[in-house]
Amino acid sequence: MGVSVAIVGSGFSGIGLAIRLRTAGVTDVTVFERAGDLGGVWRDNTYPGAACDAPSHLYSYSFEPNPDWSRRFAPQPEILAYLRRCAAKHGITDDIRFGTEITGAEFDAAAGRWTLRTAAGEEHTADVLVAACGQLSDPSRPAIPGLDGFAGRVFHSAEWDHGHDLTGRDVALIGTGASAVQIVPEIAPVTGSLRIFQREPHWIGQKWDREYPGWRLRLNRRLPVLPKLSRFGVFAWFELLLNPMLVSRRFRTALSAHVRAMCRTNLRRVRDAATRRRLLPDYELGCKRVLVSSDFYPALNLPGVELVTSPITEVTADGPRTADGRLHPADTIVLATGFRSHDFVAPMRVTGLDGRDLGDAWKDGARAYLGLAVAGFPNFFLLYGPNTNVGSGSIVHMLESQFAYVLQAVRALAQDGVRYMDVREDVLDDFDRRTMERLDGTVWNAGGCESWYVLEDGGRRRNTNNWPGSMLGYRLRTRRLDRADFRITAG
Ligand code: N01
Repeated sequence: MGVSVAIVGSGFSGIGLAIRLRTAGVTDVTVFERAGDLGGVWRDNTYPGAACDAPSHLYSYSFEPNPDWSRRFAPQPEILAYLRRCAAKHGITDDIRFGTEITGAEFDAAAGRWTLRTAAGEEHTADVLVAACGQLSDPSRPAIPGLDGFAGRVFHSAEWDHGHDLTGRDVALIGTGASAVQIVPEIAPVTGSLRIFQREPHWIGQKWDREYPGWRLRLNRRLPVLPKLSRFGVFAWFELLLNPMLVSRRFRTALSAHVRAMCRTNLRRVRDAATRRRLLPDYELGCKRVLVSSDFYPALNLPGVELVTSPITEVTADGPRTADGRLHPADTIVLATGFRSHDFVAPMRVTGLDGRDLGDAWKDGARAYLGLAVAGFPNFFLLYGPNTNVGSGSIVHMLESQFAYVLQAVRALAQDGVRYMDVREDVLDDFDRRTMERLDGTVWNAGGCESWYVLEDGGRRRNTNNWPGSMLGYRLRTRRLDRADFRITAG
């Protein structure tokens, strides 16, 4: 197919789309990657204990099943190796331009093409631009007064300093999200002291992880239907039980109490009753992402480990100080404080028709038709864009729906006489209005917590990240690209 495609980012989304395009006969595909290796978050997040918290047979491409996952929840090195293997097998690695950060892209309406600019000042043109930058790729550093004046070492969980041995050190770990609950059990046994700073607690269920025995792996290889069945089982669990609880009030009332009881049972592993009370959320289950861990709570019982819930007011040269006046001496601060989840493509600057700036178009929060297309930005698609995150399930499933949609767009553009396609403003507005209405009834909007899903801006709240339905619902909604949704310009 004579359409050229530029993909920015080589994580699960960029690699997967490149494979799907190549397999479909689109040969002119270039993937731009600012780092020196592929893998996105699975390249960057190398902190101790980093592993998937969605079961791996579902958290992998359906077109590249992996019978060799060593455990139900694969560790980060295995996932990264899997991505590298997939890219190499499909000849994608050679299509990636490593160490090339795209800083800006401008649409030329006369030519119907995008011009991409790199940080090194080079230019590259392509008919189609795909942002595959992820929602969780830019680390968020908290704006705590004094942090820059801390005398010890500070690093973010996604930029782990492996040269800094934590043995015997006094560590302050800020945050108790998905990353923190994986880090704590790994470092708590070796640190001299570990203070964990919690703002709002999370609901944490048990992680039913297990290593697959040798016979099971051999069977998986012999009978490919087995990993498929495993995939389907996990998919059904998410779709039939967990997702309805998040998106529907009725299911929430019926089911949530059971899952809360399971989390409370997990919490009983913490021996100290006062600590247990501080770990119990007072908002609805699912409002923040429900975490899974069987070893975070037991790690809090270890000597030298303390949960601190008084808010940090400043960081002095010697460590964080909290609102109760206590100074917490530390030589290392680990920021497990999450990601800038509302920026989507930033800092890349995207300029569409008539000089329209994507940052301006999104000044009230990011929005895109089906999370994929933005009016005024023709031949531009997002993967894992606004409102396509799932509160429970596998983002890889959502991505595969998007690959199929982008492929249809590329096919439409390959037809003679089509210069560009631009999603209609009214179609986007209508989709956005309905999405926001549906989100209002979900636990993320109504559950009484703050989370990385919801953008808070001067009293205004907008859920820019989550899809208000099921993975299957999204697949059906994106299955067929309707040309009538687009303004198609000939030329
Ligand atoms: O980040 P988070 P994460 N002062 O945003 C706290 C994915 N993921 O890196 O909850 C003090 O969840 C913040 O407090 P609060 C997954 O989708 C996947 O852990 O806002 N504290 C919170 O406790 C996940 O949801 C895997 O009150 C501050 C923590 O920092 C997403 O990534 C593994 C603060 C941030 O938690 C993000 O997870 C890991 C401040 N100024 C992550 N600012 C898989 O296994 C923030 N916090 C697939």
